[in-house]
Amino acid sequence: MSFLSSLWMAFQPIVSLTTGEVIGHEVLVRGPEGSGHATPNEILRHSHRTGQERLLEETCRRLAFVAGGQLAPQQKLFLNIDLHHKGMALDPGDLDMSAARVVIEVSEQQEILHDPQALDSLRRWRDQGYMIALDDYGTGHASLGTLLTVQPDMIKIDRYIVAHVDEDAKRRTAVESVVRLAQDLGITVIAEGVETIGEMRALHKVGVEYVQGFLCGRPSSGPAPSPCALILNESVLHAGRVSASSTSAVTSLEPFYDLMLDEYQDGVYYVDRTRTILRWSRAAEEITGFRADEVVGRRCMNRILDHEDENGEPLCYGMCPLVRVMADGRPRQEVVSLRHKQGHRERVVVRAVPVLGDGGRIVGAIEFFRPAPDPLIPAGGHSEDVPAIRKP
Ligand code: G
Ligand code: MN
Repeated sequence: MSFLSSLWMAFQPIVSLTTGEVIGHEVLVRGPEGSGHATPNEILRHSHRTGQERLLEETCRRLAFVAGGQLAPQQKLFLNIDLHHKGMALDPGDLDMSAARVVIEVSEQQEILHDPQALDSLRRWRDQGYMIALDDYGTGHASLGTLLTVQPDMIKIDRYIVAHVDEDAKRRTAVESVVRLAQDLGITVIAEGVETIGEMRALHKVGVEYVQGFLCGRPSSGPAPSPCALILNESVLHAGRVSASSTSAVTSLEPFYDLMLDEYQDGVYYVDRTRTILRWSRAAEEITGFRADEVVGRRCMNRILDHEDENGEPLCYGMCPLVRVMADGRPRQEVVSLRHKQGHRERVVVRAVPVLGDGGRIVGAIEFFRPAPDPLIPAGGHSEDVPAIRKP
């Protein structure tokens, strides 16, 4: 049997620490035992030696989607993509699975931040509805910059940081700060390489939502149930607090506020912590050409508005004012441009302020925007001392 046709996919479960459910499986490439190319590292080395790297990537993507067919309907498929292979399509083949159930893992070990083609692929896949996970988080290139630029749906904290988290206060602090940052950015956290109950309990305590690792199941030939469901019910949930990480969102406003919003001359919109647009005022409709029913419920990063800064750099995947406001709680005002529904670009002055919920937690942000006056407002934008709005 040839090298490529001998490869197969192992499944490793990813488990919710809140419910004990297996929410999905990461598929990992394997070769025959004793062949010299049984593990991913050996497989990569062999493909490099024999000049089959691109073919290997194509094979892995195909095998991953085929493997997805074995998952239960509510489970997600996590697959690893090597962004070095430019212009390679993601083709689900015969797999009848919505893109929202597919999580594309990209390793932070790769230089994504300064690779326009890689960023472009990610953007395209996100537009197609796939989810993006930043893999090996905390061990690769520019973790924070990559996080802010890619704006992944999930991050997978690397085993290097997770191992012995129960015995090492520094690791615990590191994980805790990643969790807090991720929560503020609306990103889901998965801890990788969990091997002991002690680690799992410590991760649960600091608010990690999902875990993967030998404890919850070794990579195996099929999508097996995880023994963690039992362990969780018996030990973790009753030993520590159950993390309540839901984003409490403002979904309806009093008629007075509604009227006021719609009569206000600036465009106004409100997003929750995941940047899902929950309210879109009449002036926002007029300035952008997009009706409320076309944008409410969508994430602003999905390139509806396609914000650009004054130098024409896209903002929706990076340092969008709303993201920064929700990250540090500081209101901001700057000049950006957005794409009108008719296609032309409009320069607007935007002012973004955080919305605080119970206990001062940031639960969302409001953006006010109006056409920018000419001549040019000084470039670079500046922060204004605007007080945060408290949730009614
Ligand atoms: O980089 P990525 O996270 O995709 O790597 C997954 C690899 O980590 C797989 O090869 C898998 O076998 C290995 N792995 C998965 N869980 C554990 C674990 O709990 N401990 C260790 N040491 N390795 C693990
Ligand atoms: Mn992975």
